[in-house]
Amino acid sequence: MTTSKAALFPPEIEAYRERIDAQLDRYSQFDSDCPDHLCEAIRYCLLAPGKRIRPLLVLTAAKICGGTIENALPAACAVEMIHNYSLIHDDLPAMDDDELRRGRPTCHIKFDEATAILAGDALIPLAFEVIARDIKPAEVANQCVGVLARAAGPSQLVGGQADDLNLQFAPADVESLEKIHRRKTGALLAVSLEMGALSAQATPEQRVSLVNYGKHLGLAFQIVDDLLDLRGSQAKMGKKTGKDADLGKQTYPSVIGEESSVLRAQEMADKAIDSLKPFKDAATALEFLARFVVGRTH
Ligand code: GRG
Repeated sequence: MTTSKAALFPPEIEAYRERIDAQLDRYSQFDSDCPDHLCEAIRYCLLAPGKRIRPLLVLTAAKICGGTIENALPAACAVEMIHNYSLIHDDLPAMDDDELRRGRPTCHIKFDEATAILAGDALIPLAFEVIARDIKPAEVANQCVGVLARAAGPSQLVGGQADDLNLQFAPADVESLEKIHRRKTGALLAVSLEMGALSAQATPEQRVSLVNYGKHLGLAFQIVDDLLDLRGSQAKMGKKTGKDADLGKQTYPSVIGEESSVLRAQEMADKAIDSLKPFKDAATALEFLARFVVGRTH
């Protein structure tokens, strides 16, 4: 993120971003048994300038539930690792076949296809290793492992991606689109909030509010992603835009129209913010993140 954009963020969020980046750096320094080129590929992707939305959600959720950043940080890094693996694999020729990600050549272009597959593979167990080892107490680590594994698994992230690949050229309605995106995009966002709550040993009411916020935010996020693919610039997005339309892919704007998509994204962000009522004024950073997701330009 550039300095001018960073200046728009509340200072606490900027401080979280710095801690996340520093911890990701530490977590991706491997022993001599990890081949140099694999280490280089993992770090090239994991430390690339992403928005860090998911780890920011973990830390912000933990904070408003009275937890510590220290205990939430492993979960924050873990979800960013899973997210990164999914981006690396999504960019492969067998999937979305993209050459640009976060403004730089994708992993398989910079290195090679086998290295990209392995870099993505390596990030999955690493995510679970850091949670299992670094979140305290062990019971909370265990809960985080369980919810993250489910969110990244066959009925959520991977299942949503599989359905998305199959649905691509079939006629779609808004319900099928939402079913895909609730899993492909929404699951990792919702589990970020849930792990933040778990790491803070939040009350069940707090946890439910945060998961609801995450679910609505996930839909808003995807609608905006579709709109940005349609009208965003490659320079700002750091990836090729206009791909969905070129491929005749079903997206929110193609199914419900551009104007309705804008309204629906806004409606979802409002619902997300509504879910935060039990936190009263303590949730302003999450409100900010919901508005950022809808207003983002990359
Ligand atoms: C390969 C199992 C598997 C899943 C891939 C991540 C994904 C599923 C597909 C990527 C395609 C895509 C554009 C999905 C829409 C939402 C999304 C995940 C966008 C990228 O997330 P950002 O904007 O990225 O948070 P940064 O780079 O900022 O982290």
